[in-house]
Amino acid sequence: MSTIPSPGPTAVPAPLSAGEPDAATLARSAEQTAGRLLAPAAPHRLTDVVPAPQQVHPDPTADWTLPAEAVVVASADPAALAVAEQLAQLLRPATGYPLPVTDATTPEPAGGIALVLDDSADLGAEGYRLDIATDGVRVTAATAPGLFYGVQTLRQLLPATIESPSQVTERWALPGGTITDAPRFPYRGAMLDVARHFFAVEDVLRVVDHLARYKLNHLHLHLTDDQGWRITVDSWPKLTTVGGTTEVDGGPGGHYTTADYQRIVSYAAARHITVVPEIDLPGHTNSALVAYPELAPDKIAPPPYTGTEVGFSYVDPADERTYDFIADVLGEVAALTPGPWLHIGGDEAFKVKGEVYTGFVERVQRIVADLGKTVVGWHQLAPAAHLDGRVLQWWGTNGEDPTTADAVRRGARLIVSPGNHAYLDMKYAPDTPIGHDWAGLIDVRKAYDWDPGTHVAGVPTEAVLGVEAPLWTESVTSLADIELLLLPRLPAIAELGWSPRASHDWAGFRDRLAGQGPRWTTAGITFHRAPEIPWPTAPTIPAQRNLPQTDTATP
Ligand code: NGO
Repeated sequence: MSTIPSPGPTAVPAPLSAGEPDAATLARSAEQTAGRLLAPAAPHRLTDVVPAPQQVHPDPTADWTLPAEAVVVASADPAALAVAEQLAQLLRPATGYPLPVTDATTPEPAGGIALVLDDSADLGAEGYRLDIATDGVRVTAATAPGLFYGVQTLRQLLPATIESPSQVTERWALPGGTITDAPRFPYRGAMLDVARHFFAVEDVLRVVDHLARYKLNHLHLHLTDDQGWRITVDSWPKLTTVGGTTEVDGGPGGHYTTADYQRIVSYAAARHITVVPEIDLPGHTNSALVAYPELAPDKIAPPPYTGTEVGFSYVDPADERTYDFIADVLGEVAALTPGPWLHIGGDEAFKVKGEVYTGFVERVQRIVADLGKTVVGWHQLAPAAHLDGRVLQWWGTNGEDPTTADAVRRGARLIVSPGNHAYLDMKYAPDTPIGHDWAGLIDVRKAYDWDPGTHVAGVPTEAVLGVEAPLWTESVTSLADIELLLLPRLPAIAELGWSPRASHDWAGFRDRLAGQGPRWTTAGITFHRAPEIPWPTAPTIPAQRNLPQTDTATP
């Protein structure tokens, strides 16, 4: 058996949560919400945005303040109106303004905010232009995702108090000028391992909110592993009724019903995030073998597994029944998944070697293609034959990987997730209370200072589909744990996926990232106060304990 190295030195609990306000802060916030204490804030600078926009043209003569009677007007299109309603829902709690949403054939800001769908705007599938002028704000895009990303930028340019779940007296000032923006890579993702520990739907929705803030557009869910099977499959019900009842360290586990999964998918879709479901094969399958011993090579049910070793389990590649199982499972998951991708794992199947492994992968790849989906798999898939569109997710720690480079030459595209830069389950420092260190420690600079476009030798930037930050959860047991490891590193990976390489600059990023801290604090989000980031020390306003789990109640 291979083992993930132990987490290292004794864990020391550190005061890492910024999301829990103390009594003084709560008292102060009560005063602030009553309308006292607040001096008019200077507007943020137009450059204070994470991820860094492509082009920024400040116009200090055009600063603008949101008036109480502002209207949000959008193009008469359901998707544009949905973004307009999301914007209004973001702004209503803290401002207390009604912010009605209306539509118009040619939306004009007219002292408020206009979201304009314009096919002729040369902004690409996800780009937007944000104009802040003396007559109001206009976001222009060719698509609803573009409008949505423009709204995320607009949100960050308002004072941090906009994150307050209750009304604040504030001058809602915005810096004048124009931002023109579009992503560097089409795939910008994060992964949540819900198999090692199970997380409730509400927790996953909150992770979706974090992705949306930083313009990530894919949520990869690692749905199955040795320790638990987390998605209902009607044709193989014991996968969840038996295989879903375990998790690392003996907790109760759990699983998503079809309705749960659909709720996650549609909540993500409303935020222009595509869910990428992973069924890990042929290894990492102990929970399936416990439920259905006929899939095991010796046809004997193994004991349930709640440890953290890897590489010991596998479904029998020599039995036709295994392929019936895979076709059923992938068929049901594909039917519930509107996005184009099916992730088939493929990592650490140490006991399925050579041609047996590649033969297995080639059959599974064909099953995926027959379902009309595109194969994604960990880069161990590389030696198997190429199939149109195939995507490998590279998770190595050394950018020299001739086998993966060869698969790319045969046509594969790459999602880059280097274990020693993008794995958010790695500790920040030796005293981080949770996490791994097998790929090294990853402080914020390590998460930021690399280039997905050139990271793997022999893989040209054009073959890089994008970047993804995986969060494995062997030691992660709560939403607060998730947030502690995600923030502030997720915005670093998001910037690598979105921003032009020419804007890469650690000093500038560090300062912009620091500005996110008060926003998280105000919204009640836990984060790691990384010592290399100059977090503002000024009091932040207000935080409440009874926060909604997610940004909005929709859909
Ligand atoms: C590896 C392994 C996972 C572990 C993870 C922990 C991949 C692709 N397979 O990454 O099973 O959970 O490391 O960091």
